[in-house]
Amino acid sequence: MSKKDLESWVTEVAKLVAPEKIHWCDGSEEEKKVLIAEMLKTGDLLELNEQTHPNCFLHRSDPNDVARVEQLTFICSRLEDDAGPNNNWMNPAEAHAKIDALFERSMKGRTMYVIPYLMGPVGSPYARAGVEITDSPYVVLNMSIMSKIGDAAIAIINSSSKFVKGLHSVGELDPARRFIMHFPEEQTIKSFGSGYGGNALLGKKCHALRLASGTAKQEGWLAEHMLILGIQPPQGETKYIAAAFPSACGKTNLAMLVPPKGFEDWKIWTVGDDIAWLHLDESGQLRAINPEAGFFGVVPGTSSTTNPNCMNTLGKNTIYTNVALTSEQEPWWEGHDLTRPDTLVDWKGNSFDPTLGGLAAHPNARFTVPASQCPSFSKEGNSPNGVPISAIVFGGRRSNVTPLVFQTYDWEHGVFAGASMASETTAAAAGQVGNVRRDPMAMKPFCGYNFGDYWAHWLSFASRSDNLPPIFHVNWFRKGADGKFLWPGFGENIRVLEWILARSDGKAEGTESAIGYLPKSGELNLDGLNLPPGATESLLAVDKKSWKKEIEDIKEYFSIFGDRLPVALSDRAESIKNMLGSV
Ligand code: TSX
Ligand code: MN
Repeated sequence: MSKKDLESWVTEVAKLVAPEKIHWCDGSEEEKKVLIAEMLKTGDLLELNEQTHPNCFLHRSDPNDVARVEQLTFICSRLEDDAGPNNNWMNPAEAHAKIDALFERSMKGRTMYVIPYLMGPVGSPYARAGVEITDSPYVVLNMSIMSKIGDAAIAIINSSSKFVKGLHSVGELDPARRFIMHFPEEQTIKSFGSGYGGNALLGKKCHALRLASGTAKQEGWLAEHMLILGIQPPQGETKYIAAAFPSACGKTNLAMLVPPKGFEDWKIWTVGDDIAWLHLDESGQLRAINPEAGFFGVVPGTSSTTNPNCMNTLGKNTIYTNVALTSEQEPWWEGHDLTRPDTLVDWKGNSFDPTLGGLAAHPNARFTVPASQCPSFSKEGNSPNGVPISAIVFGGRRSNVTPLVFQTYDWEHGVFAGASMASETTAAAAGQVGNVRRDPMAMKPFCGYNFGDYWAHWLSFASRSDNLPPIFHVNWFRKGADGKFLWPGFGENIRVLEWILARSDGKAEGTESAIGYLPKSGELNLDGLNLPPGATESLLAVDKKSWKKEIEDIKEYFSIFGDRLPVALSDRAESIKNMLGSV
C-alpha cells in the first residue's frame, strides 16, 4: 500500500458512490472553519452561546440513530469460526455485495471527504494510520478532534505502506438499510446508514479496537478497551495503570479522578479514557499508548460532583450531540450542576415538557473534546513510547458477589478474571435493568475475532516476559442488605488504587482467599471515610456459596467457545471451585 494505492482506492470508491465533489482533508483550522460555516447553514450544527461556550456546537442526530447497533455490526472473516460466537459473522463476498449495493450512487449531489488520520502519538512506533472516506461533515469535524488528520497520517501511509481503509456514508439513516462491516483480512471497514459516533467515526471502535485487536494478535501486542491513568503520590514517582470496565461503570470519571479530602497532595494524570494499545518493550515492560486525541464521552451524569476535571475540559471547542438547549443557548443535561431551567428545548429540538416524564437530553448524549483541554491531561499523554504499566485492572458493576478489590495470583489467573468479567445492565443500556451480562475484558462489542483465540493471545504474554504487571479486579458497586452502595466511589476510589500500587510495589502483604489476594485488615486506607460498622467486611467478603454459583455461571459461559477455549481457563475455573471447598 502506498500513496498511489490510496489514490486508486479513492478513485474506485468515487466511481461507486458518485459524489458531486471530492475533498481531501488536511486538518487545518481554515478547513474546519469552512466546514462549520457550511454545517451552520444546513442546520447540521447549532452555535452555542459564544460568551459562555466559545467555539462550541450542538448536533442533533436522527432520533433513529443515537447509539451503536451491535445487531448490525459484522466481522466478515473468511472463516466463521475466526469471528467466533462473540461476533455476528457474514461471508466477506456476501457482505461486500450487500453493502456495496447500498453505497451505489449514495453520495450523489454530496461532497465525498477523504480523511487521512493517525491513531497514536506523532512519531510513535506504535501509531497507525487509516483513511476514512465519508459524506458526513459532522464525521470530519469529530475525526479532527478524535485523531490527527492530514500530514502526520499521510507521512505514515507513504513510509509504512500500511493503512486501514474505511468507507462511510450516512445514507438515508434508515435502520433497515444500515450495516457496520469489518473485513479483518483486508484491513477494511464499510459502514452505511448511521451518523452516530461509534458507527461513523471509523478510527475509534471499528479501527482502534475491532481491526486493531486482530492485528495486535498477529503482531504480538494488545488493543484494549481500557483507560490509562497515572497516579503520583506526594513527592513520589508517577505510576500508571490500565483499566477495563464495561459501559456504565464510570471509566471516564476514573480516568479524570480528582483526589478527595486527605489526598490533596496526590495527583491523577489522565492518559486516556477509552482505548489502550499495549506493547512489550525490549526489557519486557508493558507500555501503553492512547490511540485517540480526544474524548467522546457520555454527557448525562457528568457534573462538578461526579467529574470536575471533565466539566473543566468541556465548555470550549466542544461538539455536543443530543443534549438539551437552554434559552441562553447553553447545553443542559440530566445530572447537570444547574437545576433544570424552566424553559428547555429537548434533544430532538422540541420544547421540553417535563410533565410528560421524558428526558431533555438523550441518555447517550455525547461530548467530543480535545484531550489536551483536560486539566489532568498527562505530560506523557503524547509520549511516543507510551507509559509503563504497573498494574492492569478489570472491573464490573455487581451489586453482590464481587468484592471491592482483589489481586489475582498470577498472569494466567488475571486472564481468567478478565475473561469471566461481568456487569449488571443499567437503564442507560438497552434491555432489562439489573441482568448480569458477561463482558470479557469489556471487549464483548469490540473484539474483532474469536474470544477463545483472544484469551489464548492474552495467556501467551506469560512466556514472553517475566516482568508483566499484576492483574486486579475491582467493583465500586457492591450493595449492602439495605440496597445502598457500600462504597462511596468517585474520588475515594484513589484509596483502592493506592492499595493496588502498594501491592504492585511489594509494599502491602494482602491476605489470601479462594479468588485472590484481598487487602489485609488495615491495609486499605479508610481514614476519614466513616464507613458504617461492618461495611468494610461486607465490601471485602468472599461468600463461598455465591462464588460457587458464579464459577458455575462462568463455566457455562466458557463452554460456548468449545475447543477454542484455552484449557488453562477451564482448569482455572475448576481449581478455584476446589479452593472454595464443599459449602
Ligand atoms: O463513575 C462512577 N464511579 C467511578 C468514579 C471514579 N460512578 C458513576 C457510574 C455511572 C457512570 C459511580 N457510581 C461510582 C464510581 O466509583 N460509584 C457509584 C455508586 C454510588 C453512587 C452514589 C453515591 C455513592 C456511590 N452517593 C453517595 O455516597 C452520597
Ligand atoms: Mn468505550
